[in-house]
Amino acid sequence: MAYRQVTAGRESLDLLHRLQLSPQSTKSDTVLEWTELHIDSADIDNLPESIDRCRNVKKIYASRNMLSSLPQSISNLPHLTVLDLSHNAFTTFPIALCGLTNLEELNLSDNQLSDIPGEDITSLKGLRILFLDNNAFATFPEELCDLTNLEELHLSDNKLSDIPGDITRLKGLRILFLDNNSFATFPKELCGLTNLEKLYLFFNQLSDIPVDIARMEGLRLFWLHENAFTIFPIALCGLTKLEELDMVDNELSEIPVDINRMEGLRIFWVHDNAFTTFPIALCGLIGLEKLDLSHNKLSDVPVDISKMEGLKLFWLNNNDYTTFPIALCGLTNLEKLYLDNNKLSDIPEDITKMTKLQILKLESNNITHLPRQICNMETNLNVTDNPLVQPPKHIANRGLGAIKRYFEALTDTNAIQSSRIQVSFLGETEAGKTSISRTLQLGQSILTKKADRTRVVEQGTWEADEDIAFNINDFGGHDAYRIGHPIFISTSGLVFVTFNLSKYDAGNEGHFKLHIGDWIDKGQAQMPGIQIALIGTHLDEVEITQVETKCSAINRKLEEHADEKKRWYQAQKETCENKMKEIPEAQKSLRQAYQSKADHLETLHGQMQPIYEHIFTVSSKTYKGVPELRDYLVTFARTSAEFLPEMWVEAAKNICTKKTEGSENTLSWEVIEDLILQNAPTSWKKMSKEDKEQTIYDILSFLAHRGDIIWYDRCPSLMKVVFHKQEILVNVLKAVLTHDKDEVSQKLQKSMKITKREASEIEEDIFSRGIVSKQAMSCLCESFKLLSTEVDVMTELMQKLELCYQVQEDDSLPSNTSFHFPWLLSEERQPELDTKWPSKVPPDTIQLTLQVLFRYKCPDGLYEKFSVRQHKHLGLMKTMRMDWKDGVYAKLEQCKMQMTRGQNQANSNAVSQDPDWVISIAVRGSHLSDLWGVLTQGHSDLMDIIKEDWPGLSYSKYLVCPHCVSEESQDPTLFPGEILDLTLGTASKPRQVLCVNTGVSIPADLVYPPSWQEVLRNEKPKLCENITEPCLLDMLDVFLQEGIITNREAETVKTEPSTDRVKCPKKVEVFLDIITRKPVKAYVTLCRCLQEQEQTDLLELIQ
Ligand SMILES: Nc1nc2c(ncn2[C@@H]2O[C@H](COP(=O)(O)OP(=O)(O)OP(=O)(O)O)[C@@H](O)[C@H]2O)c(=O)[nH]1
Ligand SMILES: [Mg+2]
Repeated sequence: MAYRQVTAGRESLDLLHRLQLSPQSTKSDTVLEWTELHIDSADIDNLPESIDRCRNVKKIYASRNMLSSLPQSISNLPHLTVLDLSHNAFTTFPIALCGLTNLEELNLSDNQLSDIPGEDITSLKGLRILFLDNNAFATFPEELCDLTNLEELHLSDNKLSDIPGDITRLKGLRILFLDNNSFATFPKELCGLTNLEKLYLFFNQLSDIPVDIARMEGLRLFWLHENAFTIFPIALCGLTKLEELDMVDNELSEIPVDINRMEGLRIFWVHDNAFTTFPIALCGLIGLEKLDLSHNKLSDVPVDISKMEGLKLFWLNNNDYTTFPIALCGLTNLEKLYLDNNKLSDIPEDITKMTKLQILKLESNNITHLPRQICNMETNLNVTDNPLVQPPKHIANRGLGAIKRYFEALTDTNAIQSSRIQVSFLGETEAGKTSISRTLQLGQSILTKKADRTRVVEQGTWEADEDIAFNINDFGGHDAYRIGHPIFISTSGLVFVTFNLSKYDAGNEGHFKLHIGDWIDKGQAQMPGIQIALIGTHLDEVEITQVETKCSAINRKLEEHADEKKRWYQAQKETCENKMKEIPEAQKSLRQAYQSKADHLETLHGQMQPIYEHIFTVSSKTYKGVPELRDYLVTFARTSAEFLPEMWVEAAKNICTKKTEGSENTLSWEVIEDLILQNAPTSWKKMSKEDKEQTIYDILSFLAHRGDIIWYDRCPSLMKVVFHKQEILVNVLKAVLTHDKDEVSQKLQKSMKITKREASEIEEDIFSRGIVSKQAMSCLCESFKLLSTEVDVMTELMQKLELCYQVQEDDSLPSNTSFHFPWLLSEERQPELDTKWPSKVPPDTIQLTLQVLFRYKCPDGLYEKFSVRQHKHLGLMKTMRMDWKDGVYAKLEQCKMQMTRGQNQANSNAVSQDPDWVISIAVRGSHLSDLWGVLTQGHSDLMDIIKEDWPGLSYSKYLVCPHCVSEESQDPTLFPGEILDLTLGTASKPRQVLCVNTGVSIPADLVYPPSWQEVLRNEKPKLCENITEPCLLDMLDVFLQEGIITNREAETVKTEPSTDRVKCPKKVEVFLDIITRKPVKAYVTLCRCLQEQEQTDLLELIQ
């Protein structure tokens, strides 16, 4: 008879308790049916005595409770084979277990055991797998040596430093985990374990291996990362059958020739060591398939490398290569090559010899040209972050397909060296931006009128000669328009910070910051690599002698400004370093978090482009200084000229003529196709529909890149529309985003579409709730005569730009859609919220808080965009949401959230006088896993937005100690927010962390999000429901290939039943159970698989 599985959950406890009270109850039949009990996280400190009534139970999962002993009756469960008691409160080994002679798998990890009782344990004859990770063993419990049937023993995260000789009695032991212990020398007793297959000894302090290791003939996998090796232990060469060796994060700089004795070696991880020259001895490993030498200081590859015929995957990223090591081209069987993050400047034609190459990673190098031969390759190529001119960057970033089309187009038509640069004028209102930008364009002096203020942005072009032109963006200086900057500024252009030189007062402390400093910060935050230069206007109104004085004063200030920034970074870094010193050695993950914070600060500081050294001084009245400015622009453009197919340039011109000639507000796909194919070579007309479409995308992306049009290629609904007249878009933004009540009111009152009463309702909606209905939108834009389809496209675009999100005001009226614009809100926090979210955390409630601090200014629009993005999650969960000017309150199913923006009261910034700004996300509730879910989601949204729109922004982030929050401490302990960036579970999570400011130890779960294992366990139901059988089978293959699971484990998964042809929840469940017992690599691989299968929803769920 087939094995029938009946699972009982937490509710089983009630029934068992009732049985305990009335033993004769007929309910006892039900319990007999159960084969599995799942009572994890059930808040219990003991198991009911009546548990032995579940006679047929085979597996009990009772992790994450507060158990410290077991009822004696448990020994009467004859069929029990699996028992999970991890994450409980056992301080002594539960003797009651010893009667379970059929028990095969016992999990006691994450308890506080320090020894194992003698004799009794011998009765656990069937035990094959034992987990004792993260307990308090200081010596190896010798009693374990009696468990002679043991196959797998987990003792990670203890304090072991030696092993008894008796261990050799464990003849069947195949897998042994001893990582994260205190071994300073290799325990030679292990050498007697001749059948051991996998040995994990990473995170110890080993520096040598004894020769005796060669006796371990069964050993296939050996992990030694993060130890203290400075010399490759020659003894390892005796492991001739070893297949995988991990020596990552040691201090190796050489490899002995003897390594060629390791004929079985297939995988060798040696990244993050101290190699400065390529270890030639490795070339003797002809059977090696995967070699990871990334994160060293290599700059060469020996010719002998071609001997490594078996090599398939090769990591050389993050080294010091300056030229492409030609010898690599001899590796004709190579499938994946990682050379990113080096300083490569060239790619040889011979690269095509690597015919099997599937993945070639070359991002973040110094490559300017790609060889045309690259078109003959069929590989997944990544060349982003290189200073490419041929093909131009923006083409290359689109992948090998686009690169091929570019080179083909160059064969079909001439190559034209052309340069069209986007120039953006930023600065305070009335600085003289419009005047100088018009003067530049016309080549003669022009002054605006006093009342001629720019709203949002004015765009123009200046064609210096046939091949050099500039797209000019002149931004309105007023606060309200700053939200437009990310929409219009292209990162490859030039930014001029413009100020009125005659009004500039070197003696006034605030002047520099207001007119120059803040604008530089803004530019560098949004476009860290962009070239910024200064222009002082009104030269005609300044005495000649004053010009020099003022400019040198500004130059001094510029230096101070850069210095101050540097000091800010340094102060932050020092704080990190000091904190690191304070942290006990054992809390590796906390140190790691501080380390990544320090690294991040370093990167941010390093990527800042210096300000152009010369300050341009000009007069738009007399034209003085303008010729010099023009010369600079032309030279700048010449040096960044690109090689483009003539045909593209022609097509681009056709589209640009529509800016002045056509009457359309936007261009539809048919029109674009016509314009582009007008003067195309005949060969293009014969292209397939898809090829034609791709070519059009290439041209549009190139136009969008240089600021000629606005086009969103990553949004399917907008892809087929081109905003060629940007002023239309600007006008709509102006009309909708204005804070000017009178203006809005006038427009509404004038509208023919609505009554006076409706007009005042709409006005109320806009200014008190930030809500703009579709109807309101069309009233506000009435004067632009947009078609209704165009209004739709515009609203689509505003959503895409995350200026607003859609809300259904009234379910019964689907036509009445509205949009919420946080940017428009002007009211303070609603007093009624004081009861929903009182300032003191209510009893029995936990508050998790993340604070992100910005140097004395919160970037314009950052908070608003974040608020919009939150809707993606909150909207789905049908939550109650209340917004005000600087915050959002939301009631979710399991918890409450409050997100705010404000100045930081407790400003500890000693460098600058101005208080820092802070965006904070706080979540309250009683279930930690829910709270972490919401908080980490908010964190990753905010970080994504910063990465997308403000990649150079300086910020620091903290997790506020929940204990201090509940105690209302004035000076709460702050933990580094980078804890949230650690790969879930790579770092060992301590049980407790010290709240430094109050001196209390608090549970680590309050400061660390759940580990990946916990996440997988929590999300198991959804994963089981959504991972399909074909996907699962693919994954099994990958996990097998990478050696993470064994054949037997894969078979166990496959033998589970499937529901139908697609669904197989049982299989997935067993698979997840298996991988949660594996090292973190299992999690990384799972994420990668889900990504490759494009299961983004599931990926989000577990990240
Ligand atoms: N004498 C003199 N006046 C100038 C010069 N440049 C600008 N102005 C005047 O200064 C005022 C402001 O100039 P705009 O060019 O409109 O300033 P803006 O920076 O575009 O201002 P916003 O659009 O509000 O951001 C106008 O009255 C101009 O006539 C200059 O070089 N010399
Ligand atoms: Mg202006």
